[in-house]
Amino acid sequence: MFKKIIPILLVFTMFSCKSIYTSDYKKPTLVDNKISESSKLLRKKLFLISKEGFAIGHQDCTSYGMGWKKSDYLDVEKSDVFDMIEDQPSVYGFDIGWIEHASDVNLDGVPFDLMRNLMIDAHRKGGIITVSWHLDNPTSGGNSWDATPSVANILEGGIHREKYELWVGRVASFFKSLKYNDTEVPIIFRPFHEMNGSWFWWGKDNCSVTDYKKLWHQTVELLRDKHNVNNLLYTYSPNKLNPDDNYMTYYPGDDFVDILGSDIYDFNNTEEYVNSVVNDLAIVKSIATEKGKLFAFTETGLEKIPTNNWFTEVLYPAIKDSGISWILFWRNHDKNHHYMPYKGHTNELDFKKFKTLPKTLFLKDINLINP
Ligand code: BMA
Repeated sequence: MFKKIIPILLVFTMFSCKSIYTSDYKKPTLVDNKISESSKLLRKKLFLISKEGFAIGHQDCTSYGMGWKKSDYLDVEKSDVFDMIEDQPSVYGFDIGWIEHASDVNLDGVPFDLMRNLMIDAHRKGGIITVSWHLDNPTSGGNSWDATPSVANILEGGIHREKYELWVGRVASFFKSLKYNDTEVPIIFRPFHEMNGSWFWWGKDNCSVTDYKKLWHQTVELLRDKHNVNNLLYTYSPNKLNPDDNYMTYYPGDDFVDILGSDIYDFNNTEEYVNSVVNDLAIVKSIATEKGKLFAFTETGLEKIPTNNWFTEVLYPAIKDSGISWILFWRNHDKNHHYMPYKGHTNELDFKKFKTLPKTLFLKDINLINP
């Protein structure tokens, strides 16, 4: 309802929102006790958002889209979402894979200088930024999907430790360079995601649970304690739970995680997808709530979206009462690999309808929610 009410009701809603905040919201113990004020505000804002609906996110939304890239539209407000609904997503996803090599561009060809500007601009406009890191395999030199065991080698005492410290140093410099009006741009950082699957070198079968947790702890310690990076909210994102999975298996601990998440894709199997979404998000909600932490649907989508009315009839009913702060759709690379519709796509109308539903909050909507 939030986005459709008249201003007076809006003021009332904001007021009641604030009272929920004071009653429900426990002052969180964050991973970083020196965290920037702007990141604390972001956390509070995510809490308030979850009471109204959920923020809608899209990976690389402003970097490129179907048949265009930002460098050709530098002075134009653009994204595949904007071209359909004249509003931006409220969550902007980015990936910093290849920053570890001091590369000029990330693994998907987005220049880091452009990415920095897009992040600062997103923050200036009231958007929320989430960052994943598909880093290369430090042992083999292959990519994230090269399963050569590597985690033990980059822990303290490991043969590639020095290299890993250099890599994290580069991540730190990038995060510290994100400044707007002299304050730090707050970032939701979601490293080493989908660890309960075995497709990444930090995943199941490629490293032990103990080493995974050590990797997480030592990465946080390098960023937070060695490099004084103080603008990060750390997010733990396992993939969809298989029958034998326990959501908490790889959990690095309450002192090392700010937000709980879940990545679940629809592989053209509506029933299985909906069951997983409902089941897993309920688990995440119950664990997060008990811990006083926020939670989100950190990655999702149906590649090419061939199912009619997928957004309004499959996804929305599955998440509308989930309590998530945000949902992130994966990137629009090309016609064969995209998760958001675009102008002219068969689900464009459905997405427009999704936008009008009570809980879906785009940029203009979250700009009405001020902590
Ligand atoms: C994956 C795919 C890859 C991409 C990677 C990082 O899911 O989209 O093509 O390189 O994410 O963005």
